[in-house]
Amino acid sequence: MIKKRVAVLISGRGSNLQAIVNDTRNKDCPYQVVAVISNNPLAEGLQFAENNDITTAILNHKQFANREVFDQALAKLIDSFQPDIIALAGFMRILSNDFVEYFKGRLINIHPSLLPNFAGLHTHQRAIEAGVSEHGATVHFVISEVDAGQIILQAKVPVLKSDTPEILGVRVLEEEHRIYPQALRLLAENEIKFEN
Ligand code: DQB
Ligand code: GRF
Repeated sequence: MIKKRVAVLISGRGSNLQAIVNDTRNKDCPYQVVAVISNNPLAEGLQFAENNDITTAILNHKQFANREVFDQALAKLIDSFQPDIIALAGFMRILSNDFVEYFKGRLINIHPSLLPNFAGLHTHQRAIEAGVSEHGATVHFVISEVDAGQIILQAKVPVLKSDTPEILGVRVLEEEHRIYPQALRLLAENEIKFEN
């Protein structure tokens, strides 16, 4: 069986990257991670990738004149690994319209809320402040409008009276680590596709 090629884009810790790489250890996994790319030279996830013999690349956005030039270089770098799927996993740079259009249908992200609720940042704190009883995580296709792309998978967790953003965040993160590999499997097995 030919495995689909996945490039993972990170900016930090890389715990979702770890969950994805762990899934690739299963013989039946329909995808492989061919590259880990970070815009942040200090991203902790880079070390994990290197320790696991995965090719890494750093493209520091601070060394580019503007977003468009950075995104063009990033697209070129990604293409050099010939990935079928590009997975954002804690990648903290907004991507320009041209970039998103170029990789349309192959570019996915995980967001720590039940979209369309709590698009944007600080989702756990905002969920607690809003007094919702359920929160969670969403894997979605990336479109130009941030956090608005078609939903692939969601997982719910309860919000408890005693929750702090940190405690709730851990509960959500456990679900992220479960559904991100699952979503990659669906995409790799052509069980879902992007439609405008
Ligand atoms: C995200 C990372 C950061 C943000 C959102 C999503 C954010 O709002 N950051 C504050 C502004 C930072 C900046 O100026 O760059 N991670 N690009 C497009 N669409 C998306 C999702 C992520 C990253 C880039 C998207 C994205 O849905 N066009 C996920
Ligand atoms: C996760 O909460 C993810 O949902 C969000 O950024 C965080 C990344 O964490 N997009 P990690 O780097 O995968 O540990």
